[in-house]
Amino acid sequence: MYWESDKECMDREELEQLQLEQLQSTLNRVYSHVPFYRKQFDALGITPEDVGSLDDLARLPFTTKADLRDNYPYGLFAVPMREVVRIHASSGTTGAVTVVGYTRNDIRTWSNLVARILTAGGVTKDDVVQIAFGYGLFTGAFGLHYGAERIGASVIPASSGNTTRQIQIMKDFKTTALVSTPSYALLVGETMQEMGIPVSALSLRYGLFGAEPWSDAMRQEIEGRLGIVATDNYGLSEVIGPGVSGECQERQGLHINEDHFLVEVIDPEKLRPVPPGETGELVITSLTKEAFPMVRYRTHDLSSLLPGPCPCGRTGRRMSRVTGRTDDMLIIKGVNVFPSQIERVLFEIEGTEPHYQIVIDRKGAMDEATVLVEVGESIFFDQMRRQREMVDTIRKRLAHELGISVDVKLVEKKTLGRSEGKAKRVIDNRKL
Ligand code: DLL
Repeated sequence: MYWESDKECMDREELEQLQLEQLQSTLNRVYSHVPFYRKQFDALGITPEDVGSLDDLARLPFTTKADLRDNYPYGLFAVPMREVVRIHASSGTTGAVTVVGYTRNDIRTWSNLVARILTAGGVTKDDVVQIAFGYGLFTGAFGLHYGAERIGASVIPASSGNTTRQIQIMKDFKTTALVSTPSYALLVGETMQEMGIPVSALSLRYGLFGAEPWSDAMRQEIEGRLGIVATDNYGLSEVIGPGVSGECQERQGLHINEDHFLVEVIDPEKLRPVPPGETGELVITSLTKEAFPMVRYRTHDLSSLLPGPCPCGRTGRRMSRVTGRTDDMLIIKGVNVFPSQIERVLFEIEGTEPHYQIVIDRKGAMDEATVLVEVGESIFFDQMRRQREMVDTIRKRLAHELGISVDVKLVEKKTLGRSEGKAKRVIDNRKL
C-alpha cells in the first residue's frame, strides 16, 4: 500500500528530471534569499545557472552544523518570518541549538512524507496511533503526529515517559500502532511484563521506530515482546525531521523520499562520493523546502545506498540502516549529546580536573549514562558533604545543558586512563 503511488513509484527518468528542476529552483531560492549561500557560491564562482545536471551537485559547497551555528538562529531561513508557521530545534555541539523553520507549505509536505512512511510501515486510517515521543522542540512527535493525522488515523499524543500510564492508555484506548524510539519500545515491553500485562491484552499491530540507531536483534526482541511488525524510519531536524526515509513491509532498507531529497554518500575524509553500495557519510540536499532549504548538508550519519529494486514496487532508492556517526555525537535516551557539552560544563565548575569519561550502559531497555569526573585531592579526601554538594551541582548543570539526567561519580586524580593519542572520553557498553 502506498500513500502517493504516483510519486513513490515514479519512473526513474521522470524522477531525475523532476529532481533537477527542483534542485535548480532550490538553488535559485537560496542564492537570492540567503546571504550565506550566495557568499559560498560566489567564492567558488558558481551561479545556480551553472547547475545543468544532477552531477553538477558535486561542485557545490557542503553545509555543516557549524554553518548552522554561525547563522543562529534565523540566518539560513529563506523566507521572511511572517511566512514561518513552525519552529523546531535540535541540540548542537556547543550548546547553541540548531533552529529550523517551516512554512505552511513545508508542514503540508512534511505531513505527506511522514504519511508515506507510516503507510509503508502498515498504518492506515483505521489505526489508533500512540505517539510516545516527547512533544516539544524535538521534531519527532509533531512530525509523526501530523503524518498520522494526514492519513486519518486516530492519534493519541501521549508524549514520552510515564510508562505504566502509557501502557494503560495502550490497553484502554486500543492502540494499534506505537511510535517511539526503539529503546523506549523495549522498555514498554519490559514494563508490561513487570505489570503482568500479556501482549494479548493489547491491540498493537505495528511499531514505527526511529531517532536512534538500533539493530536487527533489537527489532526481534521488540517484535516478540509487543507482538508487532516493527519498521525503522530516519530523518534529522536540519533536513526536515522524520520523513526522510523509512522501511516498507519488506524491511530491506529504508526508502528515501527522493522527490524531496537528494542523497549522496561520501567518504568523510576525502569528501568525494564513495563507489555505489559502499558505506559513507550521508549528504542531503532538500529539493522542496521553502523556509529552511539545505544544500549538501553533511549529516555525519553512516549508511549506504542499496542496489536493485524493492519487491514492494516503490522506486525510491533504499539506504541501509544508519549504524553510527562519523563525529563524536552520542545519542543517549534518544537525545543528541556531544562530549564537548559535558566538557564545557565541567570546565566551569571549580575543583574538577580536565579529565572525565562518559560511560554509557543499557540497563534493560534504557540508556544510563555516568560521567566520571576527576577531582583534586582536597575535595576527594574532604568531607562527604562537600563531595555530595559537588556531585549535585555537576548533575544539575549537566541535566540543564544536555536535557537528560546522567549519573555523576567523583574519582581521584589520575584514576582515569590516559592515552597518548586521542583521549578516550566515551565508553559505550551498549550493544546496539
Ligand atoms: O531524530 C528525527 C526523527 C524523529 C527521526 C523521529 C525519526 C523518528 P534529530 O533530533 O535532529 O532528529 O536527530 C537526528 O538522529 O542525524 C541520526 O544520527 C539519528 N537518527 C535519526 N533516525 C535514526 C534512525 C530526529 N532511524 C539524528 N537510525 C540523525 C539511526 C537515527 N539513527
